[in-house]
Amino acid sequence: MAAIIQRSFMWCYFTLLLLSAIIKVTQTQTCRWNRPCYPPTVDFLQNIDNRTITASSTCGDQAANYDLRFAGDFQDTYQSTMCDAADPDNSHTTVMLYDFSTHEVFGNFYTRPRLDTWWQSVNTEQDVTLMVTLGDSFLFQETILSFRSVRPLAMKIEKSNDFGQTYVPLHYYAQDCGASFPGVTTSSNSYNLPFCEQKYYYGDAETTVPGNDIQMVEYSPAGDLGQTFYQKFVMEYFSSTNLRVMLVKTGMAAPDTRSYFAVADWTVTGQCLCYGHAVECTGRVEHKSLNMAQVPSQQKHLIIGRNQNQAECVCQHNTQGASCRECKPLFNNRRWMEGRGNNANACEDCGCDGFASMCVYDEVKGYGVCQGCRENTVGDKCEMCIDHYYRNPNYTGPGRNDGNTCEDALAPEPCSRYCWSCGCSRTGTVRGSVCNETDGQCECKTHVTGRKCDECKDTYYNLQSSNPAGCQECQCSIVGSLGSTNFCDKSSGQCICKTNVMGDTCNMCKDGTYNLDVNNPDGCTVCECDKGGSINGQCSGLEGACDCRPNLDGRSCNTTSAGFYVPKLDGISYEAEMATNNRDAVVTEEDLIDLDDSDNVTSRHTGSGFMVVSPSDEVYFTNVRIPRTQRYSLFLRHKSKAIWNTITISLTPQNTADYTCNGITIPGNAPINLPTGSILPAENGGAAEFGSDTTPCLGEGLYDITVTFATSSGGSTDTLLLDSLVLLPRLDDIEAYTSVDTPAATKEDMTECWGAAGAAYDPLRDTVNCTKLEFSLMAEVYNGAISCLCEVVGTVPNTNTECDSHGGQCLCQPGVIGKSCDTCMANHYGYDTGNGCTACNCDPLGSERLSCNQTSGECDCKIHVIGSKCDACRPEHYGIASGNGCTPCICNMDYSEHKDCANDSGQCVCKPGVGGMNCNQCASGYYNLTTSGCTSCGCNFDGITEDGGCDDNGQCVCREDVTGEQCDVCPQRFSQQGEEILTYGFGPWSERGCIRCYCSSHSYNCTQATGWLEASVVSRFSLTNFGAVSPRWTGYDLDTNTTVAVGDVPVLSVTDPRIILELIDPSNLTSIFFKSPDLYNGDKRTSYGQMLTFVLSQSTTSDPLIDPDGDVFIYSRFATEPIATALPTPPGTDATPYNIKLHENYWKKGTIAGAQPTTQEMIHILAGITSIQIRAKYTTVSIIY
Ligand SMILES: [Ca+2]
Ligand SMILES: [Ca+2]
Repeated sequence: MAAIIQRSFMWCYFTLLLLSAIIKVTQTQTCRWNRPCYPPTVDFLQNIDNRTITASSTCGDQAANYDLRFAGDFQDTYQSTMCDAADPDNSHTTVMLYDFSTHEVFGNFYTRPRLDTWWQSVNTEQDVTLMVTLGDSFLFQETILSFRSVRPLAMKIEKSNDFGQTYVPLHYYAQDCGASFPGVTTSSNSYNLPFCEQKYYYGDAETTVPGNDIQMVEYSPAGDLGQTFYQKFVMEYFSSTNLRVMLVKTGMAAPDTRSYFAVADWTVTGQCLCYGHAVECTGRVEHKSLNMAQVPSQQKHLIIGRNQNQAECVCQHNTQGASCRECKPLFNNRRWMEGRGNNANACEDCGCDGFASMCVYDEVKGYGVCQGCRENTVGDKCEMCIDHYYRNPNYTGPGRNDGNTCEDALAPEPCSRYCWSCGCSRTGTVRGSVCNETDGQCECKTHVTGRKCDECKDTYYNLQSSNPAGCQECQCSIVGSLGSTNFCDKSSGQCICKTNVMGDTCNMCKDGTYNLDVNNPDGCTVCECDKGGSINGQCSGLEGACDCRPNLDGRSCNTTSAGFYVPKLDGISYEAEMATNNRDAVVTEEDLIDLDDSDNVTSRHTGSGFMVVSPSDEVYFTNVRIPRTQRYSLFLRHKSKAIWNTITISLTPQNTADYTCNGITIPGNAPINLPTGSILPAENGGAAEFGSDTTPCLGEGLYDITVTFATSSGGSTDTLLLDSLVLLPRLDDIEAYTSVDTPAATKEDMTECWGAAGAAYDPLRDTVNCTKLEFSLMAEVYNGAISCLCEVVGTVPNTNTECDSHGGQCLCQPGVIGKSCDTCMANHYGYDTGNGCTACNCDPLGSERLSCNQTSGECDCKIHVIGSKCDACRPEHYGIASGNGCTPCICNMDYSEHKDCANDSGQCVCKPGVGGMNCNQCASGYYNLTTSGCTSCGCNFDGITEDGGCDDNGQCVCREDVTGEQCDVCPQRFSQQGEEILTYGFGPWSERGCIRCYCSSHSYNCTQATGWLEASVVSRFSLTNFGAVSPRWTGYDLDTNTTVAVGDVPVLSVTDPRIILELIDPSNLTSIFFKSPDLYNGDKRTSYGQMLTFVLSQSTTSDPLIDPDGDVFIYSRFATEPIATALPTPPGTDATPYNIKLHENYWKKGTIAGAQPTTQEMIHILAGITSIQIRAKYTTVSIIY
């Protein structure tokens, strides 16, 4: 409800009122997002530019008197006053309606109206109009008029919102509404139905303020309507460009000097119309009455100014427009509404997320629809992708980022792009189809797959746009495909073949394999073709038969046809002994030896021997056949003790035509000269390689080769044994070696075998591996196998068409050698007999040489040597063993039986008693040389001196310690100290004839003991007495009749000096015996009835050996078999003594199974003992010490 208030304010009250009003103006406001907000309410008269204030009547244009009112408690009083526009003190223009003064309150500056100035109309004029023109539309909220005159009896307030073209009434005031404003209602409950109030009129006690001249009229629709006021249509109703007050009838009814309108102050307040969406309204600030320098800067923007007649709301809540009357383009997700009450009614984001510039609210859908979606988006919210695009699942742009990670490098398009092109293959996609908007999957043809439909499905290939199904099915062979599947290369259609299978559909065996088989995991079986033996390493058929070079057989081409052979690697060899030289060739033959016998390295060579080469010799090899054009290395096999330098080799082709080798034309009319080379010492045979660095390429055909030997470090008389010339085909030119199919290990073996072939006689060559590899290499060089060349005469009958398939060696008759069996081996003869060759067997001592006449086999004898083998001296000659022939015998025929002499010594056969080699003197013990011989002196031969034994009278001459007429008595002697020394043991074993007693210096007396054996041992084995060790017992192996070593350990003892014999190394022999030395042999008849005494021990008694023949044997030259006996017990590990009586009761003849000898037989045995043998081993354990 509007009200008219008549008050008479006290000063202080007025001050407070203004203070409050101004604080409202300058208070800083903010606009919260969920609350409506408004610009500050200001006084339009003071605070906006370009407003104009007009009055239809103003006094003073012509000075006139009037009565100024002064209010009283009960009655007003008047004072006559002048209104004169020309007099500043008495003018009352409209400016006076809004003049203000500035005051400081608590340090701040505020304004307040000046009530002592006022506008006043001309006396008695009625229907005066006061009007403010705002220049723009503002929201009018309140107007207050403070009258200096009596309030009018009738007035009305009008507004225009079209700059004065039309006005509508807002409110009426009248003392008598019915009289003043007939037809206007006096009450209303509607904001847009103005009514008339009769409340305020002159004398109304309620509105009279005693003591104050001011009567106020306040019309405040904003205050009266409350929140209703802020409804859109209400605010629009009160929006105004002009506001005018029609003062219809003055407060004094009588037309006199008190009848006028006077207004001390007029405020028209309001705000920019921003519909609750702005807290600020802009415009150029230009205030007439305020000293802006004094206005705090932070408050200036709150003061609404005018800028080119336009007010601009600073819109919030996503609104825009001068009055925030519309939503921003992208915030039309709901209908625009004014902010009101507790609700901001802010405009809502449509959610276009930058893909559109605007959206439009759709009444039916109830939300905003984005307009003009960009970046390939579509949809109300631009949330979908247009055809042929799909949504980036991990979009990283603003608004729709789901937080997933996305890397540009891995994405088909930038991660910040919302829609990605599907990129469907034109070829593989169904025509006219679109891809899945969600995942980008294109619609593929039947046999096509992939998101873009750019790939054939498994087991399909060849994507073509012309193919309605896209791709065609693979045609893989189930037999040859890996895993028997139908997978093929999706582009080429190439199937996945098993290892040894090829072809687009895997239907063929690879080269070098055969027999495509579904059950074979590799598909085909690798050919086992010999590299060189087969033409190309390929095979065919179920058996995998290889394609062989000529004259080769076998599934793998690794055998030769019957009658053919493949030469060895060094098969191109020419024997030096068969070559010629520049002088008479000297050839030496040597026996071939078994080349496999690696221990015998002294005579390794081929053929029948060597050529003997001297410095400056030239050796000519003619008709050397080169099997095919390629490079070769040359080797000279030889025996040499010195270094031979500057050896040159020249090869002259017999065919003078040019030939091509490795693409190079080589002239055939010039010899090839190899760089000079050397031969190093190799006494047991060696091979020197020539041309290894500049290996010559030789053309197929015949060559003549000259080897020139210049100098030897052994001097001009040195000789070299040249065995042969060998040409080895270089491996680099043999495909069986160079082929990429040849494993590296095989190449290494080939290289090794090649080197062994060059070096000659290397046992490595005869290994199976080298044989096989050489066959392979040479089968290529010779393009297959060549015919066997066997001499009928030299080969075993009916074998001359056969030979060793490796090397071509024919099967030779005994004693025949040569690859073709064309010659006798060294020192054999009789080749032409057809029965092989026979050894010459020339006696090496009696023959000039070991070779013999090739026909007769006659050897060439040395002087005085006879016999076809030269193995005997002529009659009456001797000494063939000297190696210098035989020497004539020189026999004194007066005393010789005949002219012949001993073959070895030349000793003539003398008449009885005659001695000397030539039979020209009496023998020892004889005298009186006659043509009948010499006479015996009758001496004991063991006792006489060696030179003669008796004098010319027949008197015996005894040895030093022998006496007696026949020199057979051991004498008594005396020492230098006069002591008596006895001698004993007459016999041939002593140089002195008898033995002096040895009693360790304690006595010189002794007697011969009862056991001769013991006596002999004591005397003969005494190391200190005789110095050297006498002939002693030896070890003897009865099975082989050979000596076995024994050792001895001397035991020096006064009472029992002796030697212990040890068997050193009996090995596994079983018939080991100790055998007596000569000392125990001879005539031992004096031992008859005595004891044979000895001691034995052995290191082990396990595994006893019992010999049924016996343990002790005595041999005699007077018996054809020994006598034997057995030990009662075998020896223990400690010394075991044995005593066996030399009596017939204890012995058997031959073995212990034989008969007992008679007494006569026993003595005969002892009369000529040749050896006593005692078993030394009584166990089968192999090692005994
Ligand atoms: Ca004033
Ligand atoms: Ca030779």
